[in-house]
Amino acid sequence: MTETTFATCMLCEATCGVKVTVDGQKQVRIEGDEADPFSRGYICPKATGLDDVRTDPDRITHPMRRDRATGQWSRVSWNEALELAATRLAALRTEHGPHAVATYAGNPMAHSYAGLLGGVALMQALGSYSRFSATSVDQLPHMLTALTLFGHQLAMPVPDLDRTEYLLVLGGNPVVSNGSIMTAPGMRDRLKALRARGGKLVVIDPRRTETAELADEHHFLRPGTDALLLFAMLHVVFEEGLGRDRLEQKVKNVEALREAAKAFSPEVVAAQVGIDAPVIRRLAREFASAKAAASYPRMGACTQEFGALTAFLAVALDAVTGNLDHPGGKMFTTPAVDVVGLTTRIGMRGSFGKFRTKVRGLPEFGGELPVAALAEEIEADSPTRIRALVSIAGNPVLSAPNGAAVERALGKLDFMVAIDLYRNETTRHADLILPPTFGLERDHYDLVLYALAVRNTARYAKPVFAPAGQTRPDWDIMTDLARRIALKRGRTRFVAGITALRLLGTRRLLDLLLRAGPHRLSLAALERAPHGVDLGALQPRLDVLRKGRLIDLAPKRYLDDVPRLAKLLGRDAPPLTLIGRRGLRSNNSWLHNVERLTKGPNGCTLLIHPEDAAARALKTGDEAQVTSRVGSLRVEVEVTETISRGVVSLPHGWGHHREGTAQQVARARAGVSVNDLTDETFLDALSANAGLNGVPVEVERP
Ligand SMILES: Nc1nc2c(c(=O)[nH]1)N[C@H]1C(S)=C(S)[C@@H](COP(=O)(O)OP(=O)(O)OC[C@H]3O[C@@H](n4cnc5c(=O)[nH]c(N)nc54)[C@H](O)[C@@H]3O)O[C@H]1N2
Ligand SMILES: Nc1nc2c(c(=O)[nH]1)N[C@H]1C(S)=C(S)[C@@H](COP(=O)(O)OP(=O)(O)OC[C@H]3O[C@@H](n4cnc5c(=O)[nH]c(N)nc54)[C@H](O)[C@@H]3O)O[C@H]1N2
Ligand code: SF4
Ligand SMILES: [Mo]
Repeated sequence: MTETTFATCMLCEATCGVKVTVDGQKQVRIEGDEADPFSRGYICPKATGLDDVRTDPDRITHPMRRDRATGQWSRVSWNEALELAATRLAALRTEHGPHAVATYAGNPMAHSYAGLLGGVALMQALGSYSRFSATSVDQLPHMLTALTLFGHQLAMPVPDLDRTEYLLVLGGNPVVSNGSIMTAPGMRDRLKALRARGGKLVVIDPRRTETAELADEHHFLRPGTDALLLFAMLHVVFEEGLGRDRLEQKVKNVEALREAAKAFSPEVVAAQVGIDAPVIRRLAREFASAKAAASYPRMGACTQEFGALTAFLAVALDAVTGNLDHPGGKMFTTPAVDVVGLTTRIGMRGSFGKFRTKVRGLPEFGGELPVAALAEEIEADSPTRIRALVSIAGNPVLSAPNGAAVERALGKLDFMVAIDLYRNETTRHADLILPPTFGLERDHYDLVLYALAVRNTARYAKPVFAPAGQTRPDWDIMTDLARRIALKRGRTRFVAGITALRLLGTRRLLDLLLRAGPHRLSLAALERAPHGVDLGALQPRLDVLRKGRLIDLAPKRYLDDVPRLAKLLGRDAPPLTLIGRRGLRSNNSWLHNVERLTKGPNGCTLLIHPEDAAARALKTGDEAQVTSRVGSLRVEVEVTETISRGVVSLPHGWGHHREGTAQQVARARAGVSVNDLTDETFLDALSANAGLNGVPVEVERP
């Protein structure tokens, strides 16, 4: 008998609808769901990974405990595992203070509504300032900009992709990454549609990416100089009076922004940026005169030295050209679960700099600390240093800057718990691994990504498969752990609250959130529409978001950072800088154990320009030694003109050679970890986001 179910792929941000068919032999077929109004049948090659990970023989399906003396792993019961975790965490907390117990939440948490809700409960039970997540190796500058300009860290505007006439992509490669902070399945078709309707796609990137290949124009730029480019574009807009005053009643301090832009004419910045002044002038004029235009600065533009300024200046450019909150420009969503509105009501709009890390004094953001400081906060010479870690769906050994230092530090913890599918480079340091259900084994609603989508849309999917082995939902693991910790801390009211929440369950919670939302949906309504519902194009939202408060286009914290940017003008570029990239068949560090997705040509090569290669007597296939301030590694070279001179590129998420992991396929094609080269002290000084792009390196023949 063949059975067909519809679900949502939650591997990346695109939220593609999938059709899952299981035949009589229990063979599973995963295809795109043609009836999904948003993804219209599109899926990428990773979607098959949904089932490959589920059935991966290396996947952990029972709670596991590591014997510290022998290093051996053995199965333990859930009760034993959770009791041990709660006892140790509560005890370390009592002995060394609340901040001695840290948490790290990785990227997949953003793709699980139940996991997110469970995570909130667990963090409340722990009550620690030592919270880390993948945010500070990712979108932190955008969240800081949203908090500063729009009063909420999640109020991030997204390009109105299907209606724009001009998309300026800075440091994103959506054709491969499938879009980020711009949820839009089927990116290639949507970008082609933009050009087919007469619109223009411009890509600014030190590499001629797959997205650049589709574009009308691509310009190489020197890594880390996007803020100079955007300032120069603003300069032209002001100088030539190209602004459009559609927001006149809603913004303030435009004059101060104009003043700040004065020092950054195209002629002044051109040499440092690497784009000719007349080209910058033309780009500014085109952007300003397009019927509708949107800037799209992503990973390469925000995980770099001037990430926050870049994120801010991009919104400023949208705003002064009349494209903010305007159809075809950058807009805000009206999602079925109003994450911004709901969290505002409970006082969780976000925060910045309320407390700082112990060692370097780096600022808190949204109640968490930058992961670039994780290693030193564990190794700190302080009685209140971090002694324990709960790692949830993350792999900071491969994803955080100077991962080798993180790895070393994890070895010094008194206790570590990991909630994860695999024993990987990070979780192998844990005392306990608690295995969650995965993907199609749980229900799904995209709490975060529908709030960042290019259309208002909603889709709910029921679980397709039974949980593997003894796995339990992330929500269940985290709330159970939270309850036990609270019990040990004698917090009876919290225990009562969490017990009630667990009884209510995630489905009921989601139903309540949907009912409270602007579309007044319900779980039942979504269950009647298994392919999802289209809730229409993005609508102007600023009035709702700002409620009369003006948007400051020259916020002090950003203007204070301008002198640092100005100093970049006089700086000599290092001979080579390192940037990152993503491969279509990988997802950060964790799809490398899927055979189907890793076979084929080596995905972990160092891209280098022919002239830079020749100067070092390197050719394609050779090994090169790459060295930065923090580390050195050997990697296969790929000589290509698609990368700018003076720049080399390595993908992240590789480096699976480390001892003690249990991922056979990944180990066979280990690659190297770019984050053994990235530098935890190379930051965006304003936001403390990691500078993963633009890292000075040396490359030589070994
Ligand atoms: N140099 C460099 N470094 C980077 C980047 C870069 O571009 N360059 N990108 C950065 C970015 S954008 C990100 S988001 C981070 C990602 O960094 P992390 O989030 O730290 O790492 P991931 O590789 O995504 O690891 C996810 C882990 O979650 C587990 N997992 C998967 N699904 C589930 C689930 O449902 N529940 C649980 N409990 N576990 C699950 C996987 O097995 C894996 O171990 O990396 C960052 N690091
Ligand atoms: N296949 C696949 N898809 C993914 C992921 C994955 O690992 N694999 N990860 C997911 C995650 S967690 C995220 S956050 C998104 C990220 O999605 P994107 O933001 O699209 O990420 P990247 O593909 O890393 O693109 C970053 C680009 O920035 C360029 N760049 C580097 N430095 C600079 C600079 O200084 N200035 C400019 N202008 N450009 C620069 C790089 O050359 C690269 O092309 O992708 C998601 N989707
Ligand atoms: S684009 Fe993303 S959501 Fe869509 S099938 Fe691929 S991995 Fe899944
Ligand atoms: Mo990310």
